[in-house]
Amino acid sequence: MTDFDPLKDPDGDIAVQQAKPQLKRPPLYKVMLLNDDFTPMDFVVEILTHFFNMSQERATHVMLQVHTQGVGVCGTYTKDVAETKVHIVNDYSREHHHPLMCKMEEA
Ligand code: TYC
Repeated sequence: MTDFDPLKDPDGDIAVQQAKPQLKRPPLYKVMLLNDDFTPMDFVVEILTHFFNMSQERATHVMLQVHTQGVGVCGTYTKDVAETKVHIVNDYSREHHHPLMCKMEEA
């Protein structure tokens, strides 16, 4: 009996399929601030300098972008880091009785 073995070619060699690369880059997430009518501008700038390591100038620029356009990106991070940033910013804002909202979405 002649058994057909698809792993072998007519020369009797074993056909080898190239392994797919196993490593994928982790997905990245944008951390964003939303505008509201009540949070003071200075507080938003403080958030951006303190939790997102922005210069005063950059923080002011991003704050004004959120103020005029409704939303702005604070930074892009891996999932764990983005989740932590969102939590600490929202907790800090609540502690200071401001309605500022921070959220994340896949980049
Ligand atoms: N719109 C706010 C004000 O006029 C300022 C503000 C900016 C609030 C950015 C939230 O994410 C924000 N005081």
